[in-house]
Amino acid sequence: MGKELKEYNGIKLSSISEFRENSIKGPQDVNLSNYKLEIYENGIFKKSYKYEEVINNFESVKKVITLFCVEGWDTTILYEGVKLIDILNDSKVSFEYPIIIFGAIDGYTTSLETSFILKNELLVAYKMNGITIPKVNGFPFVLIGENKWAYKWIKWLNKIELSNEKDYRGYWESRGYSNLANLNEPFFER
Ligand SMILES: Nc1nc2c(c(=O)[nH]1)N[C@H]1C(S)=C(S)[C@@H](COP(=O)(O)O)O[C@H]1N2
Ligand SMILES: [Mo]
Repeated sequence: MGKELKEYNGIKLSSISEFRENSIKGPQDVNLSNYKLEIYENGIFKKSYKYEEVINNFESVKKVITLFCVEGWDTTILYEGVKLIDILNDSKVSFEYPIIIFGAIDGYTTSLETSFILKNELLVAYKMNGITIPKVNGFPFVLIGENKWAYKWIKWLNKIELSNEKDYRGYWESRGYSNLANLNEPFFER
């Protein structure tokens, strides 16, 4: 498994165990032999990737990013992963769809605007602080919702769907949290 990094390029990292486990159904146990990351366009299946295909077929990128949870805590972690945009380009989806909906093994969902994804280099991460993402932190993949409140990050990611549903609201968004979820704005909607 290797050793967890404590520092990267002079930046002090949080420990990956320094978070509050608050997932809607607790940590998920994902078996890689039947795991697939599936890509859809408005309900129509486009392509799926096995764990190794994601890791081996795309360029890997490292970034130190801070997660801010609405509960008031944060963690700064070195993430390593592939670019979401590379997966989307490879699966030949159309960026005419305004919304991208993300799904996970635990039934959690969230969404982002396609325009945001085209302007920001979001990662589908498979390592945290130099080690494979542990089960509790979202193994095998976490979508890193950089610049968004942590409920826009998605652990145990297994589905990405391009959609026309402009009013779509994910798990926390349908419970009153802002659908834009920008870090510099309030997370509750009036
Ligand atoms: N699949 C899934 N992803 C999820 C959640 C969840 O319940 N299920 N909770 C979100 C919330 S509210 C937070 S604060 C972060 C926590 O991420 P961490 O456990 O890696 O710190 O995961 C986000 N992604
Ligand atoms: Mo959160």
